[in-house]
Amino acid sequence: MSDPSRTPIELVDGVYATLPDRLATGRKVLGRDLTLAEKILFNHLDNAETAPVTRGVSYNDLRPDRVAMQDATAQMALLQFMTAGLPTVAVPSTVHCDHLIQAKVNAKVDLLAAENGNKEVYDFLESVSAKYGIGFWGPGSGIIHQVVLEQYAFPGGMMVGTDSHTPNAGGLGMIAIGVGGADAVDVMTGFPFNVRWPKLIGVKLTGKLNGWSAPKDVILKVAEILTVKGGTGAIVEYFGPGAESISCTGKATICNMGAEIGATTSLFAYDEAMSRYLRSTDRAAIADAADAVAAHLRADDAVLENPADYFDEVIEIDLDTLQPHINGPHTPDLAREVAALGAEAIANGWPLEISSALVGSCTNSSYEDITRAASILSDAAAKGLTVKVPLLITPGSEQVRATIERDGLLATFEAAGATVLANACGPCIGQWARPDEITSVPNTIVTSYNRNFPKRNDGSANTLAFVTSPETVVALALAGTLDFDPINDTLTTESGEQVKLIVPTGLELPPQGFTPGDNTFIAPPADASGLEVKVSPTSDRLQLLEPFAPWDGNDYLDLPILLKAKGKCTTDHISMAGPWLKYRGHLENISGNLFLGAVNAFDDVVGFGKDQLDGSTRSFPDLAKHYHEAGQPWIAVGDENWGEGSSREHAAMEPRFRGAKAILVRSFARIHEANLKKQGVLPLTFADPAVYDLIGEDDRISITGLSELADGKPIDCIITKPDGTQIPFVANQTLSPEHIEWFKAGSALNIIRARSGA
Ligand code: MIC
Ligand code: SF4
Repeated sequence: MSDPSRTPIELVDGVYATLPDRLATGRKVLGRDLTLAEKILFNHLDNAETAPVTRGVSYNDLRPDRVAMQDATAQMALLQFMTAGLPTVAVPSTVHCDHLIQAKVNAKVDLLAAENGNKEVYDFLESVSAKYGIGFWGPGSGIIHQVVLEQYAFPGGMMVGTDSHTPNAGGLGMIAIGVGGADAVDVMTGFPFNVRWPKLIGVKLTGKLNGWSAPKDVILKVAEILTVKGGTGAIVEYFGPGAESISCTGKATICNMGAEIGATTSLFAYDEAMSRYLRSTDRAAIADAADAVAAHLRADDAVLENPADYFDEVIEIDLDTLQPHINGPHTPDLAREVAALGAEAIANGWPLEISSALVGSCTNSSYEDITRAASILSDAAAKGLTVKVPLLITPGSEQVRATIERDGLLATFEAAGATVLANACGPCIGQWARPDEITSVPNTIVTSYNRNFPKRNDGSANTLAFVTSPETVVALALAGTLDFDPINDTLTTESGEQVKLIVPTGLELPPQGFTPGDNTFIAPPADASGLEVKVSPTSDRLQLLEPFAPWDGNDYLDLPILLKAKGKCTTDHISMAGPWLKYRGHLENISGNLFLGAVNAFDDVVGFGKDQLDGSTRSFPDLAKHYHEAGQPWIAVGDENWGEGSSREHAAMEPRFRGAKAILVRSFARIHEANLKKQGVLPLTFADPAVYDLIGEDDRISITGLSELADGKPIDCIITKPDGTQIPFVANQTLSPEHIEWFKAGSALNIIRARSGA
């Protein structure tokens, strides 16, 4: 048996063997040359000859090569998989324990605490993995996306991952799509992955990054241009001479944060930087195989010559002139050059003083990132400068950690007073225990993470998070204030001298190669037939799933509005992470966080709404529980890009569990809309966005004509005011015939269960 801790060369060879024929089919079907994204999609498409392919319109069946799941989403994904009644997963799959480790003291102490505190969940994941043939990466192994990049990603491959930052693997030329657990279950049960054929956004990079500018600045700039919803339903393909000048891990950073613009995924063409990375991570056989088909692993020449003819939108960025950027607070697309932040912060009353600086995460903890950040620290130390604020570093994987330790880089950080955290998500996902005296007042943090929604890092809405490159984080930590431009400003040394920081320098890859560090990978046993997975009925962290009831064939009449949300309603607002991560395997308990972060449009209060059954004010989770127990179905209403952010399907399952029939909004984020469909909740959008404004707190909404529900057909709805006045309006939906089957069956999983006889 091949080593399940990495992608076997046979799998890669199999994917490459079909490239010539499949690409010829793609060119025939589309009648033109192909972008790289189209090549990979055609090579993984079911019925490539006959399937209708229309960008942004057709739903197509794809066959990913792998599935990866992180611990916070794997629990629900695997609880669903278990109900399908299959002996083993149909494609290579892995579980990664990264999200449940809280940052408090340091790597060692925090990891131990997590192993104790999460024992039941880790044991469950380990035993389910063993039973169903899934590779298990235990706590401490690293963050899913970094481990996938190091071990599993390969150019031209396709994977799905139950995490929105799965596109990180696009840095290694893979189409890697973030999905909800139910989509992963499809693939693991041998069904295709059904997704709307994406639109294509091309980003042409010219010039070369220099000075303080880093790959992070490319994506911060792209986020500024496209905004948090500009990439929805699209694959972002990077090309041009500038692309080749960026390291493989730098490309991964750019693709990772493509999640922040809502993109289906992002990717780069196979090139020498990827080849170097594959060889450095001990995968020369894959690099050789990719070299042999390199022409198939990049866009056709005609595309590169006339991109406007092939992409829906083309953006050009000149890396020669790109300045260091910093984005935030509260949204990852609020960008400006670092030099401009001080004035903007003063104008907005954002605290200039930084309370913590954080380097690392799945997004920015490569060898290159760490060497560049360390170069600033070493030079600063030599000049007599010290870090002014707590500096925390999160290595993305055990391999990176062990390598930067061996090469003395961790020592540089530690000498500067930095705390090294576990190889895990930690403060990036609210797993960060900070003292109240800091979080109870407005405070500023700078991070090299990717997301910065309110409350995300430490659960406090007082914390304003700014996202930037690791080298800029370190520079700002040395200054202690946002009001510092590392390119032009000076800092005062302990002896009172004014000095400038050097321009960061780094190494793309470790000259001595990587060292793997401690091995926490557990391969599934060859024979798992005797294994049993136990879930205690009294557990408060794990709960076996009951199938959702099928549609009863009736229209939804007079639904009360549980929530009308104002402004951003991300998955963090719908199902908060941080302290709630511990209930990710227990649908009933995690439903205790439903809509806790949502802003009630009727009174601007966060997390509370009016109970239409008794007129009282309740927290949204209580309200939902009350309606559920009273058998009262309901609807939630929202604004643009509802469900932005993460892949967590809890944000769809909790409303479903509590009796939501539909979510009616101005627009959806892709993964969340798919998650709602999977669980049998109708995702509807206002045909006329102005109707949002007509909806009052005591109104009821009816959704009619459901027995004629058809492929994308608009639905007639009615608002009924308390005095009986009715306002008819039209809602749009994007359900394909297959999605309608899911809706009727009660969930997509009910169909899988029925087919497998479970
Ligand atoms: C995130 O970055 O928000 C997460 C936590 O990784 C999520 C997944 C989750 O909620 O478990 C994501 O991005 O999909
Ligand atoms: Fe973990 Fe943060 Fe990366 Fe999500 S974005 S996988 S929480 S490190």
